[in-house]
Amino acid sequence: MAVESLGKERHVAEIKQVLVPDIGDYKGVAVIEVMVKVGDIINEEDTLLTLETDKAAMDVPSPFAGVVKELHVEIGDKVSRGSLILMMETSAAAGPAEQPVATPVVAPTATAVQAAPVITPTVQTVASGGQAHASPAIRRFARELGVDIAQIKGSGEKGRVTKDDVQLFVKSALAQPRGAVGGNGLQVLDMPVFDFAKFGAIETTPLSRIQKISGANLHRNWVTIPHVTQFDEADITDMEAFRKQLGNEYARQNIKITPLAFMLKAVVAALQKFPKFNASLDGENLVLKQYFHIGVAVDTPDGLMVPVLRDVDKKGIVQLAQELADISARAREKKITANDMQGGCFTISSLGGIGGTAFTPIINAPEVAILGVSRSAMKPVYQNGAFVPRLMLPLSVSYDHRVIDGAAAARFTAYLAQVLSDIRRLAL
Ligand code: CAO
Repeated sequence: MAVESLGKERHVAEIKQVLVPDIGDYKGVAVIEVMVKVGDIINEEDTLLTLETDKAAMDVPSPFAGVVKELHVEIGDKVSRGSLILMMETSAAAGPAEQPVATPVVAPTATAVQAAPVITPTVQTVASGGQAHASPAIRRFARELGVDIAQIKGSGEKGRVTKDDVQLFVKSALAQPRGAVGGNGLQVLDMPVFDFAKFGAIETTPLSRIQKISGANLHRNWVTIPHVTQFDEADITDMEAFRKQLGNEYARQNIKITPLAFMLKAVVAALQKFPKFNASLDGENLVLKQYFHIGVAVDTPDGLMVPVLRDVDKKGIVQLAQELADISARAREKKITANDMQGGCFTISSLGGIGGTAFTPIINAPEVAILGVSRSAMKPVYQNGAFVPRLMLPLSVSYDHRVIDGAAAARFTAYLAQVLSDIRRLAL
């Protein structure tokens, strides 16, 4: 037990257990929200968890004020009275009235549907009834932010509105151009409900968690950013010859060198020459980044993920090829962390291994541009009075027209093509 002296008063720091209180006759109740994390400073009565039985959702408030030291539950766990929720460090005045080290929280007996001083139950609402499906804590959180929860589309289980959904809703409302907030926003018809089974056999499968999250982000980016896509072609005949030579040298070490490693370097060269592409909008300011972290779209069985390769300017082709293989394998094995996907400056979406001649990638906000790469093909190119066969790589650069104008985008894309056509420029 640590004893601290705060001014003249003596305070005792204690580690206390916080347990699930009396929740009536329920056992194995599902945890549907966890409102705290390790390190959080919480006040007495702050909501720690929301539990859900088949009849009601109920908040579990904190019996003490303190700092969360260990968290022992996560969403989806099943808990009963007495299950350990977390360990909390509390600070109490020293003296005879000290709390015992482990203090179970016992609420007055209450069934989930009765009002109780410690547990706040609420009758569960369902999304299909026109009302949002959300726990009391989330409703309170939305209320505090002045958000009408009925407007939020839930991404949680059974369409439940989560804390992230509320935060995302507020962020996207704030990101709207000013004029759009006062009723001038997108006004479109609701999508009608279709009964597909009327027309033939169907099978319904739920969207994966990644699809739900990336879908919501892509939708926001598509609707809120004025996209334009610039197309060009790079002559990668020489680059491919060099890549094959390098590939043979490193094959023995099991390192696969794909065109993407070269594209990462070429993109950085173009970002260095055109700094507005390595930027983000922050209200009425443009934030120009002096680091070069590049996101790479990876197709996984559960949906699209965009892990970020850091400091690409400081790494060589071989190291980038290794990191690319490692991060895409981890993405496909679901071993990627939130940190691996943060801090990107610009994204490359390469569909070249699959096919295609061009596409219009959606900008990965808060970035302002993205490169789409399609499949290279041999084409007749007119050079010095004759057609010669050259390997041409299609490039599609989508950019945020609020930040980048068309001429700059054409110059950026042409420069990118030039660098890929003559990779000696990467050494400049
Ligand atoms: N033109 C022709 N061939 C290409 C090419 C291109 N532009 N890009 C890659 N290739 C070749 C590679 O050289 C490799 O050939 P070999 O097997 O003969 O050596 C083959 O295609 C497969 O490459 P790869 O996909 O294993 O490796 P990569 O480095 O090109 O890409 C990754 C890695 C993770 C980006 C890729 O696997 C992937 O997931 N792409 C999909 C991204 C996506 O879904 N984007 C859409 C986002 S918007 O919905």
